[in-house]
Amino acid sequence: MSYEIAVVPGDGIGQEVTPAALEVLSALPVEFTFREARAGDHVAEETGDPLPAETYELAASTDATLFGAAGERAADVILPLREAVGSFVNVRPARAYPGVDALRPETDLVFLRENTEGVYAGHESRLTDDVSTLTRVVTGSASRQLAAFACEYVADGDHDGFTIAHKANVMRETDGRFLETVREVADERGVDTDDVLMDAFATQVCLDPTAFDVVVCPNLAGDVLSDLAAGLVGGLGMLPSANVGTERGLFEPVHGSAPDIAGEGVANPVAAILSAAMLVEFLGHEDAGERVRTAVEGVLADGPRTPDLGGDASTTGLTDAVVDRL
Ligand code: GGG
Repeated sequence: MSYEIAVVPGDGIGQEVTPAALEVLSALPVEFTFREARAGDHVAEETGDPLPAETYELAASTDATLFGAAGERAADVILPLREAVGSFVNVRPARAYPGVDALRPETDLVFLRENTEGVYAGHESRLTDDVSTLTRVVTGSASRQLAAFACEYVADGDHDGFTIAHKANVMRETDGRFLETVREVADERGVDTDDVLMDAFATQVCLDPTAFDVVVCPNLAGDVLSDLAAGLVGGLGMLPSANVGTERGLFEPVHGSAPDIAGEGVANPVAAILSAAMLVEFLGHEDAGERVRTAVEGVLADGPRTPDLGGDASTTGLTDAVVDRL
């Protein structure tokens, strides 16, 4: 069986780390047909539209999508692409690897981020010259779907339960509903939960990341707190992600387009390669995903490493070392 994969490198270093992930996928004993499609700021400059309809349709019809990075037009690119694959949760593991100089080497967390609503629902307006508004949307149905996924995730992965990060003491109606619904679903399924105010979480996770394991968050909180966790494990180049839907998924590094280093050939491809590992696991090839992770672990431990990790390897140098190990 050959899987059809939409490949959308996007902007900036997405153009460099996505080929790295493809090289790794091509080294696996799984058959893929890659179908590349365009999106991003550079496409908007040429055509006025950052996300051509054919790219959206490709993501909506292939087995999975590999995405690189979005730039200034992230809201018009990555949010609709997540919708195209029907994703309701963004899984973001934040783990420190031996060999990487991490602020908190004991970190091993997974964020399960709500992926369809919150402040990312897109209801923003400029009302007057002085006033802009944003409507935050939280539904019981999206919160329930996320919670059900979280319950299955902790059961499959042998976790003790999960932590709900929220700000229900201030956003009483929206985060109140989120907290109440997620807790209710977990109770129904016999899954242990605790909860933490998201601002307190930001401090506590820096002081002691081992106090947390699986963290379930509203959309924006998941985006921000996982970037914070990237700072604990060696930087944004280390965090992969899976946007999971019921039938398909979109896999992307957590980092953005990094215009400061784009084009220099030194971007860290680890987040993109680990995202590719999550893609093959999503397709049911757990062994292949594990092989990729083991190869990456070996390279991070022994080198070569890219400059963000204190080394002097290029993107292709690190990628070739992973492929050699595979
Ligand atoms: N590959 C991830 C990416 O391009 N991130 C840019 C960004 O702004 N993302 C917002 C989000 O993840 O919701």
